[in-house]
Amino acid sequence: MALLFLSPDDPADLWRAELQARMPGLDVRIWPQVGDPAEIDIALVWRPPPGELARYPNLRAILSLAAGTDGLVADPDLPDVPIARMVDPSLTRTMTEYVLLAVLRHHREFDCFERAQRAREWAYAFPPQAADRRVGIMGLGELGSAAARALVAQGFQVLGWSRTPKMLDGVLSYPGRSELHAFLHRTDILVCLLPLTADTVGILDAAIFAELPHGACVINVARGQHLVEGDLLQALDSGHLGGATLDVFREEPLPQGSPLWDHPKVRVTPHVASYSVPSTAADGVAANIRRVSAGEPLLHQVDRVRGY
Ligand code: NDP
Ligand code: OXD
Repeated sequence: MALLFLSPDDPADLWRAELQARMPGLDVRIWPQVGDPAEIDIALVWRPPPGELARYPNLRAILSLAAGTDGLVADPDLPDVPIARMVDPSLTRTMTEYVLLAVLRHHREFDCFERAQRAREWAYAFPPQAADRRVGIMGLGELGSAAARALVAQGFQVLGWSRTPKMLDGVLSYPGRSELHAFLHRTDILVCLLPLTADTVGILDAAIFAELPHGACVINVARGQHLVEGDLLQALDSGHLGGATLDVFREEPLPQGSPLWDHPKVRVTPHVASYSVPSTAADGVAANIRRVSAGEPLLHQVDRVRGY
């Protein structure tokens, strides 16, 4: 079995070592040293150049190094083979940490205290208790549901919006577009953990912000294309929104000239909300390689029609 590894960001040698520790005979070829493209059976990838995967005539499966496969399915030349997205405990844990940190930061009104510090003001104030703060998560999948559980454990009121109904302890489920209005009206801190699809592109726009209560905060850790940046800036500048934490952007790296960099109500991180490490993620990848070899369906297979 020959596997193509292609990622501008992930540690190729570490991945090879972890995979070969689980599958000693696996032939791992690190792009661009691929050899004969006809020998490649499986591709393990993050952000391959568009059209690249069409060069491998005998490809049997594409395994994504990322949870979001929007970039892959957008490639018009992508071979028609099964795609699996990344599901991994380290990816889930780091996303949960990030969401918890960002929610707590907004909840405890750190922006105000940091502004006061810069002005040398002793601005004594009590933020509300967690039980009086409503956190709404858009997307209750692998990552959204783990973040929801952690927020419930912190004592927040937690709501979740998803395509289908969910039964999660302590989480109020709002399924489908018809429930979006009610969900937004009851959300003080909005977290976006949706996949990027034709249905969700541009979803964080002026209409959505207008439905949130005055002073609400927005955390986008999904994809930059979910957010209409101009609408966010307008809602922040008008005073309707209280703040935003953004980890993902339409253009990455975020351009130097972007007003988001130094907006006083915006916190920016460089697409680092979560990350998987080969020492744990290789288990799931190896399981899928064995499945390809046995002719079995992949774990966490992407539904290309649904888009995630
Ligand atoms: P999942 O596929 O497990 O979950 C997706 C969730 O979104 C599901 O609950 C699904 O509902 C819901 N959903 C999808 N479409 C709609 C819709 N039209 N309306 C309402 N709900 C919808 O994905 P993950 O949790 O694994 O990942 C989510 C996203 O997080 C990724 O796609 C990626 O973009 C982003 N991400 C960002 C990272 C970062 O570092 N910033 C790192 C990792 C991921 P249902 O369950 O009913 O189908
Ligand atoms: C992912 C990401 O989707 O890192 O996994 O953005």
